[in-house]
This record gives sequence, C-alpha cells and structure tokens, in this order.
Amino acid sequence: MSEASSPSSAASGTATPRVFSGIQPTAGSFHLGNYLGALRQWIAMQDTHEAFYCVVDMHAITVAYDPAALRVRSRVSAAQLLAMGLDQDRSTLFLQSHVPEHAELAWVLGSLTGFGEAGRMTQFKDKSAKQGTSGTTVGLFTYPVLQAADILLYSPEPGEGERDLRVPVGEDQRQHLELTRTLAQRFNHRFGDTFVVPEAHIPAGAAKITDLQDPTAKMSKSASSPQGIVDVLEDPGPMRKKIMRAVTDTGTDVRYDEENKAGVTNLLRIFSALEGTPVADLEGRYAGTGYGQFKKDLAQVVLDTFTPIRERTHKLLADEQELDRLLAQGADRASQVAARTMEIVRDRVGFVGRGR
Ligand code: ATP
Ligand code: LTN
Repeated sequence: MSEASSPSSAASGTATPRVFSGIQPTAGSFHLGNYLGALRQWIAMQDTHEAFYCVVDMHAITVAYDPAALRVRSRVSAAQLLAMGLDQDRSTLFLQSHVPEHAELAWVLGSLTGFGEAGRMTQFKDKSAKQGTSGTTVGLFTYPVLQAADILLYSPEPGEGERDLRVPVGEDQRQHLELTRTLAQRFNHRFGDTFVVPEAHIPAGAAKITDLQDPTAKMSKSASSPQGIVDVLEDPGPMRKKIMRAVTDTGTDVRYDEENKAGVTNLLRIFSALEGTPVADLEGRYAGTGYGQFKKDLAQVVLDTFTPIRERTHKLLADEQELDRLLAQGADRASQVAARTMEIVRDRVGFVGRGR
C-alpha cells in the first residue's frame, strides 16, 4: 500500500475540471495560427475550468537557440498571453523552468517510454530532419515525454468529484496527446490509479490555419516565410499588406473548397473564426464581389483583433518587475500542485521518502 494519498485538487481542495496547456517561447511573437488553434481556447476555458497555462521554456532549449533571446521571448510570450485576456486571478500562468517538478516527472515517465515509441513521433522526425544528425539532441527526442509530464503533473485527485483534464491544442499536437494518454494509462496500470487520462481539446474550425503563401502548409513560427505568417505583434501596415497579398486561386468566387481552393478556404476559416460568422454566411455576403473586398474586410477584422493585444503587450513589457511578480505568483500556485503530485509519484514508483 502506498504511504502517500492522491494529488489534491489544487490549493482550493475542490474538484473542478482542470485545463492545462503550454506554448514554446520560440519567436518574438505568437501568430494567427497559435491564436485561433490554441490560445483563444485558453482564454475561454479559464472561466469554466481550473486553468494552468505554461510558457514551456525548457522545451525551447531542445533546438539551437540564443540564451538572451530566450529570456526576452519568455517574457514577451507571457505578456502576450496576459494581453489576450489571461488573468492571473482566474487562471495560473507560469514559466515551466520555475517548477522543477516538470523535469523530475519527465525522468520517471521517460523510464516508462519505449525508445521506438518515442522515435515514431512525427514532430521529432520533422524537427530532427531540419536540425541534421549533429544538431539533433536527446532533449528533442524526449520532448514529448516532458510534454506528458507538464500535463500529468496537474492531474486532479482520484475518487473526488469530476476528474477531467483537458488540453487545448491545435491539430498538430494530437499525436503528443495520444502518447501522454498512453503513459498515464501505463503508469496507472503499473503503479495504481494516479493520473487522469487527459483529453485533447481541438477546435473544430480553426485547428489548422495554413501559411498565407503556401496554403497547403501549416502556418508555423519556424517554417513559414515572413509573408506567409501573421504575427500577433505585427504593425498594422505590414499586417494588412500580407492579407491583401495572400495567395488565392484562379477564379473569383469566395467559396469554401479545401481541395481546389485551399487559399480562399484558409481565409474563410480565419474570417469565420475571428468574426464568429458561419462560413456559409460569409460565402453569401461576398457572392459576386470578388477577392479584393473580401480580403480588405478580413484585414480589418484581423487588425481589430490584434491591435489592442499588441498595445497591451507593450504596456505589460514596459514594467518588467510587475510582469515577473505576476509570473512568480503563478509559479507559486503551480508548485503547490506539482509538489503534491510528485510526492505521490515518488512513493508509488518505490523511492524512499526523505526522513525528517
Ligand atoms: P514551431 O514552428 O516552432 O513548431 P508553431 O508555430 O507550430 O511552432 P507551436 O509553439 O508549436 O507553434 O504551437 C503552439 C500552439 O499553437 C499549439 O497548440 C499548436 O497546436 C497551435 N498551432 C500552431 N500552429 C498552428 C496553426 N497553423 N493552426 C492552428 N493551430 C496551430
Ligand atoms: N509541444 C507543444 C507545446 C507544449 C504543450 C505542453 C502543449 C509543451 N508542453 C503541454 C500542451 C500541453 C507545441 O509544440 N505546441
């Protein structure tokens, strides 16, 4: 029988459905794909869930990077999330490296992960191909195990109320979420019921926003060309230009057709998600007007969404001390949950408790 009981449901002691998600601070700004695929869901879910959101700086060091840039980007990432509406009073936002239990649980889960199983992760295959053999690190290989640890540390308590752990992410993270679920089940099977098996929360319409210049590829911080990506923090002029110059297709009708009209379809998805208007209504509104008016209006909708976020981000960054104070507050709250989970995990896997 275990010496410790189960992880408590956060500091409050109540059983509320939990949400956990993370994002890497790998660029100077988040982009439209991040916003629609994941971050907008983060904001909405803080009102219905007990929410933990993490800027995963430890994941960001698995590829070549510059330490000074990482420090800047971690703060810029946190500031953007707050500017988008994350509220430290309604959710918990923190930096991964402030809570060392993430690395500790990753070690335990890594010892339950098959080498071949980790080798099948498509994101690893893509990223290692880009880095080349000499640039591919063991950290990049075990990246999904650290991601599993991020999530499972915030697993709510067994046997008490609703045990629900949701992870809002874009479509590209589905395979990592599957691995996380497998590892939770494997741990539970081997050591007794400890972790909730988490559910991916993938938005229906906007799970994959594509590159404005190559509408068959994902809009991506690392892979898209500057013209293909709309940054949240981008100035209005270039932002408008990029949308006006987005690749469309031959023909003139604004019609949703993934196969033959990938460019227009991507723009329709963006428009629909940002304005909250069904795609069919947009098709009706722009019937016969051509692409020009459609893109002009879309550019305005994008600007209206991101301008206030950009302005708030700059304000937050102007007071670094206050931003760091908010992040310390988040780390304190996350640490309480993470420490409790690790206490149970250490016990279950057979480590001797430290005497007092
Ligand atoms: P990288 O190119 O460095 O892998 P990225 O641009 O793909 O970065 P991530 O940091 O990997 O962005 O993703 C952050 C979140 O945004 C994830 O939940 C991911 O699923 C989501 N996301 C990223 N790109 C898109 C996209 N084009 N459409 C929808 N969601 C996306
Ligand atoms: N791998 C993810 C980022 C990430 C994450 C997480 C997402 C790290 N840890 C935990 C959800 C939950 C990505 O590349 N977007």
